[in-house]
Amino acid sequence: MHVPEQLQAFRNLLGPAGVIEDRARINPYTVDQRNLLRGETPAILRPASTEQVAVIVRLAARLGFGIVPQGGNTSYCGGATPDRSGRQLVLSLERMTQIREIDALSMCISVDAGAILKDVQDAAAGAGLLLPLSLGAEGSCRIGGNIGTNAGGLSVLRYGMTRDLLLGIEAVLPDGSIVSDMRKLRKNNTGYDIKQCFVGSEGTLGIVTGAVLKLFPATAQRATTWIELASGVALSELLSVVRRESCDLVTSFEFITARSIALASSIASDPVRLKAGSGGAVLLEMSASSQRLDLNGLMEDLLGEIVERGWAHDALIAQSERQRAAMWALRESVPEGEQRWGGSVKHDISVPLSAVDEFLRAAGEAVRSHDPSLELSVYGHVGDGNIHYNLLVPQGAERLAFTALIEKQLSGRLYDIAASLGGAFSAEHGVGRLKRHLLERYSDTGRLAAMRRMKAAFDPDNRLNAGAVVAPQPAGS
Ligand code: FAD
Ligand code: 2HG
Ligand code: ZN
Repeated sequence: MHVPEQLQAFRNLLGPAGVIEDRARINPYTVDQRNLLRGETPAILRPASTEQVAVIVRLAARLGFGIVPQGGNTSYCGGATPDRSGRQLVLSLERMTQIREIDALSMCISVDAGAILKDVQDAAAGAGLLLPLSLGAEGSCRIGGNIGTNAGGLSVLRYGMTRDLLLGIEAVLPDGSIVSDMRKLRKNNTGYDIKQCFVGSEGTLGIVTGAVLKLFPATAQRATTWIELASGVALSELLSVVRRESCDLVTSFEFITARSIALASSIASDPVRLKAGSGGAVLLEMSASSQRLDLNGLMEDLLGEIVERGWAHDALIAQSERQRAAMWALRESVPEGEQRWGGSVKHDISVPLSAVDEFLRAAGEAVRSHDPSLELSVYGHVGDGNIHYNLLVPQGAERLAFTALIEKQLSGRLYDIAASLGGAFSAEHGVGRLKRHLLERYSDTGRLAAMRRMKAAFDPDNRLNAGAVVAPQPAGS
C-alpha cells in the first residue's frame, strides 16, 4: 500500500481537522525552531483525545510508521523534528488544550498536554495561585513539551524544574496502552515513579497526554533589582549571601554580560537604560506570597551590604511594574537578539554552583586561546549553575558552516571544562537529535546502558521518536 492510502486510516479516525497533508502547512512542523534540522513527514496528526492518541500509536505500528510527538516546537536540540526517512509521522498535541481542573485546596492544576504554558499560568492565576514554571517561550511551548524536555527557566532556584512540579501524568505507551495516573498526591511511595520516566525523555518512552502540576500561593509582592557587578566578584559567593540574607526568598538570579545586553537591546526597548558593570550584571528577584514583610526594605539592606563589600558598582531596584517588566524584557530578549545578530553557537552548560566562576574563567581562556577575535554572548540562570555560553556567528560568516566548525574545534573543550568541574553538556535544553553524540561521549557507561535498557523495555521496536536521545539496547546484548 502506498503512503497516501495508508494515511486513510488516520483520516477516518481524526477527520479533516486532525490530519494535515498539505506540503506548505506541513513545513513548519518539520523544521526545528533554530533552523538547524529539516525532516520529512507524510502527515501531521492532530488528535483531540487521549483515546485517539492510543489508536494512532497502534495504527502507526501496524502500518510501519514511527511517531514524533510535538508540542510548541520551541525546543533547542531538534527533538521534535522528524528524520528524513518520510516514515515518521508528527503527532502534534496542539488540539488537546483543555484545563481539566484546578483544585485550589490541593494546590494543583490538571491539564491536557497540549495546553500552552502561558494559558496554564493564567488559569492558575485566575484561581489566586501560581504556576512557577516560566520561560521565554511560554507563549508557545506546551506542557507536554515542557515535560518532554524537563524545562527549567527563570525560577528554578526557588521552585525547581518541571520534574519537581509534576504530581500526576497520563501517557500513551509505544504499544498503545494508557498510563492513567492523574493523581494529586504529594506523597506516593507505591513502587516505581513511572511519571518521572517521561520527564526529560523527549518523547522517546511515551506520549504525554495529561499532567497534574503543583501550584503555589500567588505572588503578592516582588523586589526586582538590576545589579551592576564589579569585576572579580565570585557569583557563587554573591548568590550564597543573597539567599541567606533574604531568608531564601530569591526567585531568580540571572547573570548577563554586557555583550548579551547589547544584543537584547536591539529587540527590547530599554527605558531604564540598564547596563553591566565591569563584571557583568545580575537580575535578582525576590518574591513573597503576602505583604507581611517588607521585601523592598530587605532588598535595600542587602544591596547596601553588597555595594559595601565592593561587589557591585551600583544597583537599581525597580520602582514600578513598568521598570520591572523592562528588566525582564531585556533578559528574555537575549535569544532573539542573538538571532537578529545572525545567530550563535549555543552551549547550555550546567555546573555545580561552586564551580560557576571557575567555569567562566577557564572557558573564557579556552575561547581566547582558540581565537581571540571570537565574540561571546554569556548569560543564564546562574542561580541554578546554568550558563548559556554562546559564541556569536561573526558578521559575514555562514551560520551553519561556522556552527559546524566551532562544534568540531572548540565546543568539546568547553564541554570538557564543564565535565572536569562535575558539570553537564545540557542543563535544561535536553539531548534531542543534535546532542546524542555528547550523551555517548560524556555519560557514564552504566548510566547509558541503563537508559538503553529503559528505552528497550518501553519501546522495543524503536517506534517513538527514533533518532532522539538514545537507541534501544539491541536484543541479546
Ligand atoms: P517541543 O519542541 O515541541 O518538543 C520538545 C521535546 O519534547 C521533543 O523531543 C518532543 O518529541 C517531546 N514532546 C513534545 N510534546 C510531547 C508530549 N506530549 N509527550 C512526550 N514528548 C513530547 N527551555 C528551558 O528549559 N528554559 C528556558 O529558559 C528556555 N527559554 C527559551 C526561550 C526561547 C525564546 C525559546 C525559543 C526556547 C526556550 N527554551 C527554554 C526551550 C523550549 O521552550 C523548552 O525546551 C520547552 O520545554 C519546549 O516545549 P515545546 O512544547 O515547544 O516542545
Ligand atoms: C534562555 O534562558 C533560554 O533565555 C535560551 O534558555 C538560551 O538561547 C539560549 O542560549
Ligand atoms: Zn535558559
